[in-house]
Amino acid sequence: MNSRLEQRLEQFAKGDRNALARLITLVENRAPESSAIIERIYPMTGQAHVIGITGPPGAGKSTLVNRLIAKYRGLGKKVAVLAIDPSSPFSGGAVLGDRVRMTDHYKDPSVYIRSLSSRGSHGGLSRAAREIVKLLDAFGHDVVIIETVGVGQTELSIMDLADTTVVVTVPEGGDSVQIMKAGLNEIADVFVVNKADREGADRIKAELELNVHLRPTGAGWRPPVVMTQAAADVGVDALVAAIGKHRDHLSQHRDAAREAERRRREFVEILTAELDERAARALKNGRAPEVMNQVATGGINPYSAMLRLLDDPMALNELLSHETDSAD
Ligand SMILES: Nc1nc2c(ncn2[C@@H]2O[C@H](COP(=O)(O)OP(=O)(O)O)[C@@H](O)[C@H]2O)c(=O)[nH]1
Ligand SMILES: [Mg+2]
Repeated sequence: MNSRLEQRLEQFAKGDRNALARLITLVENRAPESSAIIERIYPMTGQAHVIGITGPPGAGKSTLVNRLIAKYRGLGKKVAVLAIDPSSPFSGGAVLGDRVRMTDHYKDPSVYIRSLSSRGSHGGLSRAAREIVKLLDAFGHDVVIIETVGVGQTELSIMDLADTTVVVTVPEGGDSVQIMKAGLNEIADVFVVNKADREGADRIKAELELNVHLRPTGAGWRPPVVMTQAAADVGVDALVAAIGKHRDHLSQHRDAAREAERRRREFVEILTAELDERAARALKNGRAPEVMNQVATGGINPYSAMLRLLDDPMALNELLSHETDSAD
Protein backbone atom coordinates (compact mmCIF):
# COMPACT_ATOMS: atom_id res chain seq x y z
CA MET A 1 0.00 0.00 0.00
CA ASN A 2 1.49 3.32 -1.03
CA SER A 3 1.96 6.21 1.36
CA ARG A 4 -0.67 8.38 -0.31
CA LEU A 5 -3.25 5.70 0.31
CA GLU A 6 -2.04 5.27 3.89
CA GLN A 7 -2.54 9.00 4.36
CA ARG A 8 -6.05 8.85 2.91
CA LEU A 9 -6.95 6.04 5.30
CA GLU A 10 -5.71 8.11 8.23
CA GLN A 11 -7.74 11.09 7.07
CA PHE A 12 -10.75 8.81 6.65
CA ALA A 13 -10.39 7.57 10.22
CA LYS A 14 -10.36 11.21 11.39
CA GLY A 15 -13.67 11.86 9.63
CA ASP A 16 -12.41 13.68 6.53
CA ARG A 17 -15.19 13.61 3.92
CA ASN A 18 -12.79 14.22 1.03
CA ALA A 19 -10.89 11.10 2.01
CA LEU A 20 -14.18 9.18 2.12
CA ALA A 21 -15.04 10.45 -1.37
CA ARG A 22 -11.62 9.45 -2.73
CA LEU A 23 -11.79 5.96 -1.25
CA ILE A 24 -15.29 5.47 -2.64
CA THR A 25 -14.05 6.49 -6.08
CA LEU A 26 -11.20 3.96 -5.93
CA VAL A 27 -13.60 1.19 -4.98
CA GLU A 28 -16.17 2.31 -7.56
CA ASN A 29 -13.50 2.13 -10.27
CA ARG A 30 -12.39 -1.29 -8.99
CA ALA A 31 -8.84 -0.09 -8.34
CA PRO A 32 -6.47 -2.95 -7.47
CA GLU A 33 -6.19 -1.50 -3.93
CA SER A 34 -9.92 -1.96 -3.25
CA SER A 35 -9.58 -5.11 -1.18
CA ALA A 36 -6.70 -3.74 0.86
CA ILE A 37 -8.77 -0.62 1.63
CA ILE A 38 -11.76 -2.64 2.81
CA GLU A 39 -9.55 -4.97 4.81
CA ARG A 40 -8.22 -1.97 6.70
CA ILE A 41 -11.57 -0.33 7.46
CA TYR A 42 -13.41 -3.61 8.14
CA PRO A 43 -12.92 -3.50 11.93
CA MET A 44 -14.82 -0.18 11.99
CA THR A 45 -17.89 -1.62 10.23
CA GLY A 46 -20.99 -3.25 11.64
CA GLN A 47 -22.47 -0.23 13.41
CA ALA A 48 -24.77 1.20 10.74
CA HIS A 49 -28.34 0.14 10.09
CA VAL A 50 -28.40 -0.52 6.36
CA ILE A 51 -31.81 0.19 4.82
CA GLY A 52 -32.61 -0.81 1.24
CA ILE A 53 -35.33 1.08 -0.61
CA THR A 54 -36.47 -0.55 -3.82
CA GLY A 55 -39.45 -0.52 -6.17
CA PRO A 56 -40.43 0.51 -9.69
CA PRO A 57 -39.17 3.73 -11.30
CA GLY A 58 -41.32 6.70 -10.41
CA ALA A 59 -42.78 5.09 -7.28
CA GLY A 60 -41.43 7.93 -5.16
CA LYS A 61 -38.35 6.24 -3.70
CA SER A 62 -36.11 9.30 -3.90
CA THR A 63 -38.82 11.54 -2.48
CA LEU A 64 -39.20 9.07 0.36
CA VAL A 65 -35.44 8.87 0.92
CA ASN A 66 -35.31 12.64 1.14
CA ARG A 67 -38.02 12.54 3.83
CA LEU A 68 -36.26 9.74 5.67
CA ILE A 69 -33.02 11.73 5.74
CA ALA A 70 -34.87 14.60 7.45
CA LYS A 71 -36.49 12.23 10.00
CA TYR A 72 -33.22 10.53 10.90
CA ARG A 73 -31.44 13.88 11.13
CA GLY A 74 -34.20 14.95 13.50
CA LEU A 75 -33.25 11.96 15.66
CA GLY A 76 -29.64 13.14 15.61
CA LYS A 77 -28.40 10.36 13.37
CA LYS A 78 -25.67 10.62 10.74
CA VAL A 79 -27.10 9.47 7.43
CA ALA A 80 -25.57 8.26 4.17
CA VAL A 81 -27.39 7.52 0.93
CA LEU A 82 -26.12 5.38 -1.91
CA ALA A 83 -28.41 5.88 -4.92
CA ILE A 84 -27.84 3.37 -7.68
CA ASP A 85 -28.64 5.03 -10.97
CA PRO A 86 -30.62 2.74 -13.19
CA SER A 87 -28.85 1.76 -16.38
CA SER A 88 -31.89 2.43 -18.49
CA PRO A 89 -31.28 5.16 -21.07
CA PHE A 90 -34.82 6.40 -20.36
CA SER A 91 -34.11 7.28 -16.75
CA GLY A 92 -31.74 10.19 -17.27
CA GLY A 93 -34.35 12.72 -16.26
CA ALA A 94 -35.34 10.86 -13.13
CA VAL A 95 -31.73 10.58 -12.00
CA LEU A 96 -31.21 14.29 -12.43
CA GLY A 97 -34.46 14.79 -10.52
CA ASP A 98 -33.06 12.74 -7.64
CA ARG A 99 -30.02 14.95 -7.41
CA VAL A 100 -32.08 18.10 -7.40
CA ARG A 101 -34.46 16.75 -4.79
CA MET A 102 -31.75 15.63 -2.41
CA THR A 103 -29.86 18.91 -2.55
CA ASP A 104 -31.87 19.99 0.53
CA HIS A 105 -29.36 17.97 2.49
CA TYR A 106 -26.14 18.54 0.55
CA LYS A 107 -24.88 21.20 2.91
CA ASP A 108 -25.48 19.17 6.06
CA PRO A 109 -22.10 17.71 7.18
CA SER A 110 -23.93 14.79 8.80
CA VAL A 111 -25.49 13.71 5.52
CA TYR A 112 -23.49 12.08 2.77
CA ILE A 113 -25.12 11.38 -0.60
CA ARG A 114 -23.48 9.49 -3.40
CA SER A 115 -24.80 7.99 -6.57
CA LEU A 116 -23.33 5.02 -8.33
CA SER A 117 -23.93 4.46 -11.99
CA SER A 118 -24.89 1.00 -13.08
CA ARG A 119 -24.05 1.64 -16.72
CA GLY A 120 -21.82 -1.02 -18.16
CA SER A 121 -20.54 -2.27 -14.84
CA HIS A 122 -22.02 -5.79 -15.00
CA GLY A 123 -21.03 -7.99 -12.10
CA GLY A 124 -18.76 -5.33 -10.64
CA LEU A 125 -21.69 -3.25 -9.47
CA SER A 126 -22.81 -5.35 -6.55
CA ARG A 127 -19.26 -5.70 -5.33
CA ALA A 128 -18.65 -1.96 -5.58
CA ALA A 129 -21.96 -1.32 -3.80
CA ARG A 130 -21.06 -3.74 -1.01
CA GLU A 131 -17.72 -2.07 -0.45
CA ILE A 132 -19.09 1.47 -0.64
CA VAL A 133 -21.65 0.51 2.01
CA LYS A 134 -18.76 -0.76 4.17
CA LEU A 135 -16.95 2.57 3.73
CA LEU A 136 -20.08 4.54 4.65
CA ASP A 137 -20.61 2.32 7.69
CA ALA A 138 -17.00 2.55 8.85
CA PHE A 139 -17.08 6.32 8.46
CA GLY A 140 -19.57 6.43 11.33
CA HIS A 141 -22.95 6.82 9.65
CA ASP A 142 -25.74 5.49 11.86
CA VAL A 143 -28.03 4.90 8.91
CA VAL A 144 -27.00 3.92 5.39
CA ILE A 145 -29.82 4.00 2.83
CA ILE A 146 -29.42 2.24 -0.52
CA GLU A 147 -31.90 3.21 -3.24
CA THR A 148 -32.25 0.89 -6.24
CA VAL A 149 -34.84 0.30 -8.92
CA GLY A 150 -36.45 -3.05 -8.24
CA VAL A 151 -35.71 -4.77 -11.48
CA GLY A 152 -33.14 -7.38 -12.35
CA GLN A 153 -30.83 -9.74 -10.57
CA THR A 154 -28.13 -7.19 -9.77
CA GLU A 155 -30.60 -4.96 -7.95
CA LEU A 156 -31.90 -7.93 -6.00
CA SER A 157 -28.38 -8.93 -5.02
CA ILE A 158 -27.71 -5.36 -3.88
CA MET A 159 -30.72 -5.56 -1.60
CA ASP A 160 -28.95 -8.49 0.03
CA LEU A 161 -26.66 -5.87 1.60
CA ALA A 162 -29.54 -4.33 3.54
CA ASP A 163 -30.50 -5.26 7.09
CA THR A 164 -33.99 -3.99 6.37
CA THR A 165 -35.47 -3.97 2.88
CA VAL A 166 -38.35 -1.61 2.10
CA VAL A 167 -40.33 -2.37 -1.06
CA VAL A 168 -42.18 0.68 -2.40
CA THR A 169 -45.33 0.21 -4.45
CA VAL A 170 -47.91 2.63 -5.84
CA PRO A 171 -51.62 2.31 -6.59
CA GLU A 172 -51.14 2.80 -10.32
CA GLY A 173 -48.54 0.07 -10.41
CA GLY A 174 -51.54 -2.10 -11.30
CA ASP A 175 -51.53 -4.70 -8.59
CA SER A 176 -49.41 -6.69 -6.24
CA VAL A 177 -48.90 -9.38 -8.88
CA GLN A 178 -46.25 -7.15 -10.48
CA ILE A 179 -44.29 -7.07 -7.27
CA MET A 180 -44.44 -10.80 -6.87
CA LYS A 181 -43.30 -11.32 -10.44
CA ALA A 182 -40.25 -9.16 -9.84
CA GLY A 183 -39.34 -11.29 -6.82
CA LEU A 184 -39.65 -8.26 -4.53
CA ASN A 185 -42.21 -10.02 -2.45
CA GLU A 186 -39.71 -12.39 -0.88
CA ILE A 187 -37.16 -9.76 0.02
CA ALA A 188 -39.52 -7.23 1.62
CA ASP A 189 -39.25 -6.62 5.36
CA VAL A 190 -41.54 -3.62 5.08
CA PHE A 191 -43.98 -2.74 2.30
CA VAL A 192 -44.83 0.86 1.47
CA VAL A 193 -47.83 1.91 -0.57
CA ASN A 194 -46.72 5.39 -1.62
CA LYS A 195 -48.91 7.94 -3.41
CA ALA A 196 -51.65 6.95 -1.02
CA ASP A 197 -53.38 10.15 -2.13
CA ARG A 198 -54.23 8.32 -5.33
CA GLU A 199 -57.10 6.00 -5.99
CA GLY A 200 -56.63 2.29 -5.38
CA ALA A 201 -54.20 2.60 -2.45
CA ASP A 202 -56.51 0.72 -0.09
CA ARG A 203 -56.92 -2.10 -2.56
CA ILE A 204 -53.19 -2.68 -3.05
CA LYS A 205 -52.64 -2.46 0.71
CA ALA A 206 -55.28 -5.17 1.23
CA GLU A 207 -53.70 -7.35 -1.47
CA LEU A 208 -50.25 -7.03 0.06
CA GLU A 209 -51.58 -7.77 3.53
CA LEU A 210 -53.35 -10.87 2.29
CA ASN A 211 -50.18 -11.99 0.60
CA VAL A 212 -48.07 -11.37 3.70
CA HIS A 213 -50.60 -13.30 5.73
CA LEU A 214 -50.37 -16.32 3.46
CA ARG A 215 -46.65 -16.55 3.39
CA PRO A 216 -44.63 -18.56 5.91
CA THR A 217 -43.29 -16.33 8.66
CA GLY A 218 -39.68 -17.52 8.72
CA ALA A 219 -38.20 -15.98 11.87
CA GLY A 220 -41.55 -14.69 13.06
CA TRP A 221 -41.54 -11.34 11.25
CA ARG A 222 -44.59 -10.33 9.24
CA PRO A 223 -43.82 -7.41 6.92
CA PRO A 224 -46.13 -4.51 7.77
CA VAL A 225 -47.73 -2.48 4.99
CA VAL A 226 -47.29 1.27 5.52
CA MET A 227 -49.24 3.89 3.55
CA THR A 228 -47.30 7.05 2.69
CA GLN A 229 -47.58 10.25 0.69
CA ALA A 230 -43.91 11.05 0.39
CA ALA A 231 -44.45 14.27 -1.51
CA ALA A 232 -46.66 15.63 1.29
CA ASP A 233 -44.63 14.06 4.11
CA VAL A 234 -47.55 11.93 5.29
CA GLY A 235 -46.97 8.51 6.88
CA VAL A 236 -43.18 8.80 6.95
CA ASP A 237 -43.02 8.68 10.76
CA ALA A 238 -44.93 5.40 10.64
CA LEU A 239 -42.39 4.11 8.14
CA VAL A 240 -39.50 5.13 10.40
CA ALA A 241 -41.26 3.28 13.25
CA ALA A 242 -41.75 0.14 11.14
CA ILE A 243 -38.09 0.16 10.09
CA GLY A 244 -37.05 0.58 13.73
CA LYS A 245 -39.26 -2.31 14.78
CA HIS A 246 -37.65 -4.53 12.18
CA ARG A 247 -34.22 -3.57 13.46
CA ASP A 248 -35.27 -4.45 17.02
CA HIS A 249 -36.64 -7.74 15.75
CA LEU A 250 -33.30 -8.51 14.10
CA SER A 251 -31.33 -7.80 17.25
CA GLN A 252 -33.71 -9.86 19.40
CA HIS A 253 -33.75 -12.83 17.05
CA ARG A 254 -30.13 -13.21 16.10
CA ASP A 255 -29.75 -16.38 14.14
CA ALA A 256 -26.18 -17.68 14.42
CA ALA A 257 -26.64 -20.22 11.63
CA ARG A 258 -27.97 -17.58 9.26
CA GLU A 259 -25.18 -15.17 10.12
CA ALA A 260 -22.59 -17.90 9.54
CA GLU A 261 -24.19 -18.65 6.19
CA ARG A 262 -24.17 -14.97 5.26
CA ARG A 263 -20.47 -14.70 6.12
CA ARG A 264 -19.67 -17.84 4.15
CA ARG A 265 -21.55 -16.50 1.14
CA GLU A 266 -19.79 -13.14 1.40
CA PHE A 267 -16.41 -14.85 1.57
CA VAL A 268 -17.06 -17.01 -1.50
CA GLU A 269 -18.41 -14.00 -3.40
CA ILE A 270 -15.45 -11.76 -2.69
CA LEU A 271 -12.96 -14.55 -3.29
CA THR A 272 -14.34 -15.42 -6.72
CA ALA A 273 -14.76 -11.75 -7.63
CA GLU A 274 -11.17 -10.97 -6.60
CA LEU A 275 -9.86 -13.89 -8.67
CA ASP A 276 -11.89 -12.65 -11.59
CA GLU A 277 -10.62 -9.07 -11.27
CA ARG A 278 -7.00 -10.16 -10.86
CA ALA A 279 -7.18 -12.43 -13.88
CA ALA A 280 -8.80 -9.70 -15.97
CA ARG A 281 -5.94 -7.32 -15.07
CA ALA A 282 -3.28 -9.95 -15.68
CA LEU A 283 -4.65 -10.74 -19.11
CA LYS A 284 -3.51 -7.27 -20.14
CA ASN A 285 0.16 -7.87 -19.38
CA GLY A 286 2.70 -10.61 -18.72
CA ARG A 287 2.58 -13.63 -20.99
CA ALA A 288 -1.19 -13.85 -21.26
CA PRO A 289 -1.63 -11.35 -24.14
CA GLU A 290 0.46 -13.53 -26.40
CA VAL A 291 -1.70 -16.55 -25.64
CA MET A 292 -4.77 -14.35 -26.09
CA ASN A 293 -3.57 -13.41 -29.56
CA GLN A 294 -3.14 -17.04 -30.49
CA VAL A 295 -6.66 -17.75 -29.25
CA ALA A 296 -7.99 -14.73 -31.16
CA THR A 297 -6.52 -15.87 -34.47
CA GLY A 298 -7.78 -19.39 -33.96
CA GLY A 299 -4.22 -20.71 -33.69
CA ILE A 300 -4.95 -22.40 -30.41
CA ASN A 301 -8.22 -23.66 -29.03
CA PRO A 302 -9.40 -21.67 -26.01
CA TYR A 303 -9.57 -24.72 -23.75
CA SER A 304 -5.99 -25.70 -24.51
CA ALA A 305 -4.93 -22.11 -23.86
CA MET A 306 -6.82 -21.95 -20.57
CA LEU A 307 -5.46 -25.27 -19.32
CA ARG A 308 -1.95 -24.34 -20.42
CA LEU A 309 -2.07 -21.10 -18.45
CA LEU A 310 -3.51 -22.70 -15.33
CA ASP A 311 -1.14 -25.67 -15.41
CA ASP A 312 1.93 -23.49 -15.75
CA PRO A 313 2.87 -22.33 -12.22
CA MET A 314 4.60 -19.20 -13.51
CA ALA A 315 1.66 -18.18 -15.66
CA LEU A 316 -0.77 -18.99 -12.86
CA ASN A 317 1.22 -16.90 -10.45
CA GLU A 318 1.07 -14.01 -12.88
CA LEU A 319 -2.69 -14.37 -13.18
CA LEU A 320 -3.21 -14.27 -9.45
CA SER A 321 -0.55 -11.81 -8.42
CA HIS A 322 -1.58 -8.52 -6.97
CA GLU A 323 -0.71 -5.55 -9.14
CA THR A 324 -1.14 -2.44 -7.02
CA ASP A 325 1.23 0.10 -8.44
CA SER A 326 -1.47 1.62 -10.63
CA ALA A 327 -3.96 4.39 -10.00
CA ASP A 328 -4.70 6.26 -6.83
N1 LIG B 1 -49.14 12.08 -6.01
C1 LIG B 1 -47.98 11.78 -5.42
N2 LIG B 1 -46.84 11.94 -6.09
C2 LIG B 1 -45.69 11.62 -5.45
C3 LIG B 1 -45.66 11.12 -4.13
N3 LIG B 1 -44.39 10.86 -3.79
C4 LIG B 1 -43.63 11.18 -4.86
N4 LIG B 1 -44.40 11.64 -5.87
C5 LIG B 1 -43.96 12.11 -7.21
O1 LIG B 1 -43.61 10.99 -8.00
C6 LIG B 1 -42.59 11.35 -8.93
C7 LIG B 1 -41.44 10.34 -8.89
O2 LIG B 1 -40.79 10.45 -7.63
P1 LIG B 1 -39.31 9.91 -7.40
O3 LIG B 1 -39.06 10.12 -5.94
O4 LIG B 1 -38.36 10.52 -8.35
O5 LIG B 1 -39.48 8.37 -7.73
P2 LIG B 1 -38.35 7.22 -7.86
O6 LIG B 1 -38.09 7.04 -9.31
O7 LIG B 1 -39.01 6.02 -7.28
O8 LIG B 1 -37.15 7.66 -7.10
C8 LIG B 1 -42.16 12.74 -8.57
O9 LIG B 1 -42.78 13.65 -9.45
C9 LIG B 1 -42.69 12.93 -7.15
O10 LIG B 1 -42.97 14.27 -6.84
C10 LIG B 1 -46.92 10.98 -3.44
O11 LIG B 1 -47.01 10.56 -2.29
N5 LIG B 1 -48.04 11.32 -4.14
MG1 LIG C 1 -35.13 7.68 -7.61
